[in-house]
Amino acid sequence: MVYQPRGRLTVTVSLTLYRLEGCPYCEFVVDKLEELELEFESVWVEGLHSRRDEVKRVSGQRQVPVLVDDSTGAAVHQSYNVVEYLDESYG
Ligand SMILES: N[C@@H](CCC(=O)N[C@@H](CS)C(=O)NCC(=O)O)C(=O)O
Repeated sequence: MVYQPRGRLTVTVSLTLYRLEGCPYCEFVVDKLEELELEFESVWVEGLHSRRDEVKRVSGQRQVPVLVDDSTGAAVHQSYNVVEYLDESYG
């Protein structure tokens, strides 16, 4: 998406959220993305750890939520860290 931080430069933001159905930590992050009106792509992961190889590849661990920000190269896990990252980057 195109993001305009308070009328300054136009920045292209590409956000991907790895998430699990019914995961409250993931919903916490989704609430923040919606509050900041950021578009994002969802990648739905499986409940089983052993089926989360892509999460491990991008973030080095298997818990979700994980947010990948292609515009900065960041891959952030732990919901509070993700929300803090979004606030600091786009709030
Ligand atoms: N403290 C983590 C908790 C995340 C968490 O427990 N996620 C669950 C899904 S709701 C998960 O991936 N569980 C697998 C595990 O704990 O290894 C956060 O705030 O993001």
